[in-house]
Amino acid sequence: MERTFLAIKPDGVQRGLIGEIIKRFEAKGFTLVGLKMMKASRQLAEQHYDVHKERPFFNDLVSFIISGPLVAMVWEGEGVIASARKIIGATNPLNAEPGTLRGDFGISVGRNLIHGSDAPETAQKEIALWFKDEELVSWEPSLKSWLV
Ligand code: FUP
Repeated sequence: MERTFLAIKPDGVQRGLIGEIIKRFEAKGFTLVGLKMMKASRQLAEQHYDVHKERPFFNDLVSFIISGPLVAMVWEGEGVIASARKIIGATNPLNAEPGTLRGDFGISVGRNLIHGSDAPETAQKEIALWFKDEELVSWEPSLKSWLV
């Protein structure tokens, strides 16, 4: 079953949006299989955003991600990678559609509330980077027959 890595960034935590954000994925029908509150180290943040290391915003981005606690999560479900990206909305919250998390709650590209893996390969890499195998719980909701 497909899995994706999502993280509520420090701005989402500071603004009290943890519940609101988790609610959207839970209500959609995806299954939460990993969840932890943590402060990322600089090394972890740099590895996570490795693809952006030559970009001018890289240092600010890493400083922001390590500036406070974040909520790291793994969600599971049919098509969860692409679907989570839709629920999250465009990178720049000013371009994100109303109804998406960034569209409803954000105004700044540097404070866009949540991260979501963009493809199967990155999802796999990010899950392995942020979680140990034993921190992930495989389970089937008993109401699944009502979803699919
Ligand atoms: P996304 O996949 O939507 O999170 O966006 P990207 O992977 O393209 O960018 C990762 C993060 O870099 C964004 F969440 C915010 C930050 N960023 C900037 O700060 N400025 C930019 O111009 C682009 C991205």
